[in-house]
Amino acid sequence: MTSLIHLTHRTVPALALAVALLSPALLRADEGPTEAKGLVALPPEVEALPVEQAILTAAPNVPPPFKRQYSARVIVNLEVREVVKRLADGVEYTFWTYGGSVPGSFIRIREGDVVEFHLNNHPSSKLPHNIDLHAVTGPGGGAASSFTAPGHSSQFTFQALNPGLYVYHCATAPVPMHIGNGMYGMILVEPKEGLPPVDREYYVMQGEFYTTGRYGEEGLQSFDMAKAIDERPPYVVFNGAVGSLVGDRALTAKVGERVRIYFGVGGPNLTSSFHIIGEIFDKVYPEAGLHLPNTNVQTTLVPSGGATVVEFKVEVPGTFILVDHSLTRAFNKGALGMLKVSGPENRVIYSGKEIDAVYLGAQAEAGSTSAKREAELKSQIAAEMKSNPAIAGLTKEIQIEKGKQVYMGLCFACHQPDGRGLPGAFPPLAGSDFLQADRDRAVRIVLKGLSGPVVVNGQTINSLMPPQEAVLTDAQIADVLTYVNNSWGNKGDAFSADKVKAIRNEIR
Ligand code: HEC
Ligand SMILES: [Cu+2]
Repeated sequence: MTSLIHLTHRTVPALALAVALLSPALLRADEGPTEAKGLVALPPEVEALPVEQAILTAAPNVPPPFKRQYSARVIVNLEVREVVKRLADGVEYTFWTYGGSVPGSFIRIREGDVVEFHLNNHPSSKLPHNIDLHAVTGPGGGAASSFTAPGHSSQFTFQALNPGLYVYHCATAPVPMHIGNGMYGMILVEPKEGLPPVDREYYVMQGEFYTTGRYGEEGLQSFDMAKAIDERPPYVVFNGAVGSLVGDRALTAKVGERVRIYFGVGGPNLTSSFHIIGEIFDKVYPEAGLHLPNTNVQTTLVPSGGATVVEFKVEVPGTFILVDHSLTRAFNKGALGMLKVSGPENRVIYSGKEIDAVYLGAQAEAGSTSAKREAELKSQIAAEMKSNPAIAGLTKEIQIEKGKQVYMGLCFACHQPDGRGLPGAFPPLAGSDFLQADRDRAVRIVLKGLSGPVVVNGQTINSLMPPQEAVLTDAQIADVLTYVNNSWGNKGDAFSADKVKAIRNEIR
């Protein structure tokens, strides 16, 4: 039996402080903090249950299935931490987390278990937090009982009555802001009879981030409440960051294995159309009720604050792409991951060829050579700056690498990855006399688009290029033109973001 007395001593002043800190207006969206009632007197048969410490895992990992056939008293220790981490390359964000990362630690318990839950708010936190577990039967799902000031710890007990996969999240006002900063995770209440055995289990959660800067704008970003209210997030991502399941961070499996994904949506607002390109879900447990799976599903709808469990056997090798099939979220906001399957081909089921680079663009490259080279060059600059002020060459090289990422995410679709365009449809950028002739005009074309006849290297094209002013920042335009002007045999100076800004203002 564990001794819990010290925790109650800490909880009472925590709640008193919290009550004093918060005005009633702030508490309307959730259950307000309640006075600590003291330890619950558990009946002897519960007191007698074996005690177990829950194993918590960070995504995409899942704690192992249970071997035991009996109920236990499970102790969960979850720590809240506010941490600065990568949201995308060059973009940082102050995430509020359960367990240090987004989504929060995966908790696995068994139907019938009595859970002694400890929520510990790290002393470095700036705000109080709590937890609402959808697996809890009781007011606020535990929110009122777990309200915890920085440097304090709360405790409450619940019994897991209903098997299923459940979202948990912070319910401290303003609730959408706490969830929007990453305060969500999942708890699996495994049915007494267990789940069918599989070879691999993964944990993936979708959530959107409402940054003040637009997608890709570098630096430390903060939460934009106006965008959240309008439900216009610059980022929609899996597992807390763009590219968290891409390249060498991809999920993996071997041909012939059965894979189960516990997929949830933290939101705070958007519903997901979860799909894996090139796979069919053999089974989907709709809305994560763990009975009566649906079979042979292509795309499954997962509500905000909800979850699903999908299972499938991988039959052929290759890279399978996890997306929210609301596809601008996948291709423009980050909701894209990968499952890499290795093993022998089965050319009857599928004849061959790997991921299609033109289809995926920069996403196929994420975490790849170009991003790594950019990081290398940046650290080279930092070292160089100490001893040598002549760093212009390196800055240009960085622009080229960044510009390549913009190009491979956008321009490649028309002008082609090799810059040669398509005869009669898209003019070449490689060796283009038209491009070389006027640098400012190139900036205007990217900003405002282009239509009507143009003669490039003696060939007339009469088509239309869409404007990119709403899509790209000044820096991204400078970078992409620097890349274009220094690739495929083109030679030229770097473009500066300031110059692009000036032209943008001129032609506004
Ligand atoms: C949807 C297709 C499409 C996309 C995306 C696109 N372009 Fe174009 N681009 C065109 C077409 C078509 C033309 C020729 C327009 C005309 O006929 O008037 C063109 C013309 C140009 C030209 C001038 C002609 C030349 O060959 O020198 C430049 C420079 C250019 N694009 C750069 C870019 C850059 C940089 C990007 C990415 C930021 C980009 N384009 C994205 C279709 C596209
Ligand atoms: Cu919180």
